[in-house]
Amino acid sequence: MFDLNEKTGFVNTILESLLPVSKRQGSIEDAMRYSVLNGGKRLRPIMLIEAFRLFCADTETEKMIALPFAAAIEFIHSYSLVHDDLPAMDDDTYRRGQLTTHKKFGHAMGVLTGDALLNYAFETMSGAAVKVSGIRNVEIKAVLLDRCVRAISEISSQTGYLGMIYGQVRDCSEETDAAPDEVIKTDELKTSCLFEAALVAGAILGGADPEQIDRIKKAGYHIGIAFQLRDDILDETATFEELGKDIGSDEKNGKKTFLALMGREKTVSRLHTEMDKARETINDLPGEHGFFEDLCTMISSN
Ligand code: GRG
Repeated sequence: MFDLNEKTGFVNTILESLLPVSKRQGSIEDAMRYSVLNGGKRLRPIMLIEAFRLFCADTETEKMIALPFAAAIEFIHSYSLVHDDLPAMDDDTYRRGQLTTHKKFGHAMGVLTGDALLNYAFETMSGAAVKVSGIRNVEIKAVLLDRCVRAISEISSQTGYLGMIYGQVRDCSEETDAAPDEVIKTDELKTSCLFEAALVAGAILGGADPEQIDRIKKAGYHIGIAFQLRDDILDETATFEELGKDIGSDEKNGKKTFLALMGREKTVSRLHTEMDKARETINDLPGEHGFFEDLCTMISSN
């Protein structure tokens, strides 16, 4: 099994170095740092980097494009959590073991910090592309610029109004008698879209071909659904100390989860089916994919 702490630590150093320096307590930079550097697992950036490494072993290219894009994915993920915790959405008090951003900095700053992180993700990705445009070798420059543009396009659409945001719209307005398939569709948009974006962007940046991109996208879909089902179970069974966030939030907000509709046994069984499908799609990818097999085991085992 891979060492998650080591990989999380690696991503943390990148995030730390790319986030703006805090000018003073309570500033927007302070709130951005608070909301990101607060103990997340960093699964999405880790997945982006590992997907990149399946297709490209060049460490200079990794530093120039894969690492900033990995940080950007975490900025987007962090913004979505900050906004999801707001009073208008889940109205949560704790996230990652500390006060949610709006509880710490006030409601308006909660909104603005999420906005700032979303914008900063795009500043970070386009900043990487600007660096690429300074490469002297015209062929390498053209190839890498093309990959950056396609990765930005993938990330923006998967997290946009037809992707993650639409998932949140559905989540906020789901009928109490929604059918299980409808709930899975919401999970796909709310959760899988960002996993897909991380994997596909990593693969694009590494130089994957269209068939390989399609394959890794499917893996992202199944991993995301399994991850959401696991999150639903943990929301019911885990403790605050284990998760560092409000427990029973789904029930409090009357959320119709797959678990609430289908029960524990069927949810666990569906989770394992999704993981098996993810493993099947991953197996045909090139390179060393032990990381992804371990990730599937990790998600299905607790
Ligand atoms: C656009 C506001 C907005 C939200 C989008 C992401 C999201 C939808 C809502 C956040 C809450 C939620 C239940 C998300 C589903 C995905 C999920 C389980 C997120 C938590 O991810 P982890 O466990 O968190 O990777 P850490 O803290 O480790 O980064």
